[in-house]
Amino acid sequence: MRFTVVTLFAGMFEQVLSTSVLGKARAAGLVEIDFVNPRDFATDKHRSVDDSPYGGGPGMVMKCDSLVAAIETAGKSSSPHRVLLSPVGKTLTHSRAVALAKMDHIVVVCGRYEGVDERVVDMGIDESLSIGDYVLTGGELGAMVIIDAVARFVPGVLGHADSADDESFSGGLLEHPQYTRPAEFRGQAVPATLLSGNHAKIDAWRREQSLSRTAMHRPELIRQDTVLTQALAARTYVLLAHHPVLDRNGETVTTSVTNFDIHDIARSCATYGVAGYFPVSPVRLQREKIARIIEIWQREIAQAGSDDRGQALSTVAVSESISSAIETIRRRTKAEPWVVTTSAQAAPGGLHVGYSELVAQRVADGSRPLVLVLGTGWGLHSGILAGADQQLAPIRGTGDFNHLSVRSAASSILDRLFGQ
Ligand code: 4FN
Repeated sequence: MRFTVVTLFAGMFEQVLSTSVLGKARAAGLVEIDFVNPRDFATDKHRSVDDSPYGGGPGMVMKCDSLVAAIETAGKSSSPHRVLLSPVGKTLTHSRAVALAKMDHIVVVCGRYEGVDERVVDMGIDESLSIGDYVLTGGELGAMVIIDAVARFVPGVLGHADSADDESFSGGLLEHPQYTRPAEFRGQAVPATLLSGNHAKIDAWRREQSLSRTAMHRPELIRQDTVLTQALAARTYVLLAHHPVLDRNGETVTTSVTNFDIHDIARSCATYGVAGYFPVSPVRLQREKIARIIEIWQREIAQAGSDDRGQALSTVAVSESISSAIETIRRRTKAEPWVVTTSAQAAPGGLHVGYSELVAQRVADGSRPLVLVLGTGWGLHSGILAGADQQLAPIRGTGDFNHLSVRSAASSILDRLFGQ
């Protein structure tokens, strides 16, 4: 694979690209790196490559004539993929690096000054890439990052055939902690499992560490993992509580069942792969009404198609109380449910859990079922909030008006937790 770097400062690259893995890859001919200097294509007697911006303003802009000529020279003998390092580009990711490694020739263009004349981007660039959101003095360090990240996926560059897949990020999770000799250092011992010689136990420990570290430090990585999130949805239960909830005056009441809430939340639960939906009311007639609404809906779906949509539906179990619903889940899953309440009001002290954090923590915690308790009326009674393991951050718009229906809040919550 070949990289051609278009830069005013080729000298910056020498040590970086001649050391260790990249140095060996170049020596072995697996990776070729060459340089083109836009200054060699300057046309005036001062060989200038920059000029002041049209429209005024501070600083200088890289001129298009010399830069385009340099890019064209860089790609003369092949039709390379031309990448500009720029804060405008998408941030380089693991999967983009893997894809770029399949290309034969990449021209990497580095900006300087305040940036490059936009016509360079229009006529000479296929893709802009960034290495992150901070101000740099030029694209050169970014170019080195890209070459380093991409070159390691070129076959033969890393020692073992499989070592490129084994590293952090390939599995979408952070790596487990690593240790080497000595077994004890300044009173700190290596975790005993790693010295046990029991490889099943070591694998389990590493998997657990990898999950808990990712959950703690990079929860969004777990949230992005569709396999892990789907597995969590499949052990998640939604409770819709009509009691004990508050009325507009803060009194504890039992609300009456709203046809649309029963029906629409059931559809949302089915859509997001939630295991079970438990509407809760202490009033027998209300429970009968709920059962009737659900029955009609499920019959409609069964008639609508001969496909197996009916099987994909979440279980619906009408319950007398929040605690009896939780008990049903406990018995069904043979595990202790983790109960999370939702509220339009911020939790006391603002101690609520974010959506990615909740997904990450529950995935890392293993197999316990997750119970989401939704309130009707003016929200859940404080005793229910206090008895829960966590409260989820409220769904908020941008203003002070905050009157989502519970079925709208439910679909937003499910989408934030499990939506693709
Ligand atoms: N940077 C920002 C916003 C506006 C300008 C900059 C900035 C170097 C030529 C671009 C920056 C960041 C990541 C190249 C930054 C990158 C560059 C990169 C880069 C000189 C013009 C400039 C909002 C990102 C902080 C200077 C944000 N990855 N301008 O740094 O080239 O590759």
